[in-house]
Amino acid sequence: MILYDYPRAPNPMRVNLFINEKKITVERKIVDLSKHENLKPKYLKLNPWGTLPFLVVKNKVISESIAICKYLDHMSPSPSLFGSSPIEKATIEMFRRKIEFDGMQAAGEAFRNSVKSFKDRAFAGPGKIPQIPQLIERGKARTEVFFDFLNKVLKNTKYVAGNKFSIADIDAYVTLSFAKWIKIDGTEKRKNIKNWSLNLEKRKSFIKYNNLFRK
Ligand SMILES: N[C@@H](CCC(=O)N[C@@H](CS)C(=O)NCC(=O)O)C(=O)O
Repeated sequence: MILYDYPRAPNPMRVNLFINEKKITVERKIVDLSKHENLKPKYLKLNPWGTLPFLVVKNKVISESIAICKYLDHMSPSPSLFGSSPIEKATIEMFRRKIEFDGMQAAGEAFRNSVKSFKDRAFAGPGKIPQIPQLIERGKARTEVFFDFLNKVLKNTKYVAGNKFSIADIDAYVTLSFAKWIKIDGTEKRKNIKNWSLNLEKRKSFIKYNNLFRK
């Protein structure tokens, strides 16, 4: 099994935090996104979507960070970060989707439409999609709305989906970190998000990840 990775980027970050949390060891190949290595023919041949992360298992390619996390969760199920009981699983999935669509995609919308190096690449991968400058402010506004929602959720619970740490916490923390790329600090004036993120940053898995970038 080989993980094609670039830990600094948001979607690979999700898988990296997940792997740390599960204490799994995975062989990695770093593909430098800053040099657009993901679009080289040798990588597109493996993963035609041209995105990271992707996992190669016995000649099969698993793209999509959550599909990778699900595979790893099935391979080492205890503790499952996707929940155990039916209601726990559904609650985690509900929050995970809200975070992905309303948070990560909102920040992504602002980021992909603003950065010069993504000119004509407003969506990840090999497709040529022009940027739309009006989406920058809209994406930022959506991101702020998302953080207001998250702050309310965290008023009543220790973790996003209840009293247990889950993949929803990883997704929300990645969104918080990604939003900094569009100069939004989700913790500002949002006490519950601030306390929750400080609490997550005490976890060994998060310390290990954050140490990768400490100079
Ligand atoms: N939905 C995909 C998104 C993957 C994605 O967009 N990855 C970004 C890095 S965060 C990427 O590969 N970008 C390459 C590009 O922009 O060409 C997932 O969850 O893995």
